[in-house]
Amino acid sequence: MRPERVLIVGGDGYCGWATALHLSNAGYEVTILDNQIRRAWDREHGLASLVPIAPLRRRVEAWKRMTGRTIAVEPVDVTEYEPLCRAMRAAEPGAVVHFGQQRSAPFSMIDREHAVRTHLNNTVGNLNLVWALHEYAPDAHLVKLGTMGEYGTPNIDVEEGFLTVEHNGRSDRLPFPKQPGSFYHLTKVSDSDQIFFACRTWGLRATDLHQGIVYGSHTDETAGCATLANRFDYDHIFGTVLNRFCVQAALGHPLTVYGLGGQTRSFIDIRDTVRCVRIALEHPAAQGEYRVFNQFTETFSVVELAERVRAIADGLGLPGEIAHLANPRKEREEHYYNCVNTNLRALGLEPTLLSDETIAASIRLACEHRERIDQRLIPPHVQWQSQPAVAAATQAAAS
Ligand code: NAD
Ligand code: USQ
Repeated sequence: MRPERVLIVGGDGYCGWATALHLSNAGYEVTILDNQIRRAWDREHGLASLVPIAPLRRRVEAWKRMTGRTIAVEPVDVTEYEPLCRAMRAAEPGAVVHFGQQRSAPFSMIDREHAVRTHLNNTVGNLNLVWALHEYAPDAHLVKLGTMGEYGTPNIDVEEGFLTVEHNGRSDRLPFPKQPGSFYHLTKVSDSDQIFFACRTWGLRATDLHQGIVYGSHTDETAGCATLANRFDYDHIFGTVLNRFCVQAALGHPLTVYGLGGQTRSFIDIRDTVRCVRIALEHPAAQGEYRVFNQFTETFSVVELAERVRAIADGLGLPGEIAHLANPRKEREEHYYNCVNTNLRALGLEPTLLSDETIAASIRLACEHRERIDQRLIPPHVQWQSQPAVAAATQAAAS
């Protein structure tokens, strides 16, 4: 079964734009719902994508010119219920893919206000979406972007969403315990609970994609046209670790490993992100089913990645070094990490493993846009354990 009409919430973002093009190319009727708040957050914090990104209208016009395919755009903020419902009623989607959230852990840890903004945007948006589906598209399949970070780094294998627990002679299949590492990650845990509840209570159908850290830039559809180019974040707030290391290597800046660097995380190439979403759409959850797919292809420790990037940069004539910075986050720096990711493979995902060429391509991309790199955005500025205002004020008064 394959839904023809798909709403993509957050379709102007990194994963969403690549997915919108991929699905449109595959013949889906795509409507993007995005209030472009991410572009506003970038301006507010003085950030900019390494690769210049065209305004959303120009992006979809270029796509139409190149392929003849239309991607509709609705400037909807999913935290506002009425506009969301209007869009839902107008589109009558067979599926909704939800990328439209504040997705940076450091952003959510800047201060109380950013934590609250993240919470309101993500939690209210998700709740509205679940209600809009219930009221206006109860048969539509919700494909929600969650995160591997919901699980944290437990000292046992991480299963796909559920764990069979034996307790006092009884057994049950229960949601896997969650230990998120930031206020952002906490919102994803809450989303998962909301969606699971809606499936049990109303019979909603949903796939929660617990995605690992995404890397890379081009997908088949974005390559070769500057107006279709995707964003590539390298800053200390939205930049993810591998993309950041590649930009740092291009600059000759020491690679910023936080702490020991034994933190191990799950990773996925942006080209596989779009394929995974399509696989989920083409094999929908049953009515009333809530399922979790761990959406990653490989795991690496941070220092392992830094060493790899350094070696490849060296081969490109960009010698550099690795710096171990005091960790701005509160996280385990050495730990057990073994996660299951069989569901998507069983449905046909052929993983694109991290190749030297992919790393080299990102380094070359950074060299190409070197004049756009703002060195002030490389060091981490957000501390997980910042001093509460009262304590800081007391300390300042005492000194
Ligand atoms: P992004 O910031 O590039 O894109 C998010 C998009 O959502 C932006 O265009 C933004 O304007 C839009 N948006 C945010 N709030 C909205 C709202 N209230 N209403 C409408 N639109 C809204 O983020 P991304 O990297 O593309 O991530 C997409 C999703 O995938 C997020 O939910 C994120 O948690 C998840 N994810 C991302 C990664 C990663 O490494 N990038 C990894 C795992 C999971
Ligand atoms: N790190 C460094 N140096 C850096 C940047 C990061 O050592 O310069 C370390 C961090 O301390 C952390 C790891 O790299 O241990 C990953 O950090 P990250 O910023 O690349 O990723 P994270 O904050 O986990 O968030 C990103 C996305 C988020 C998504 C998540 C998937 O921004 O939307 O949910 O990856 S996961 O990590 O599986 O939770």
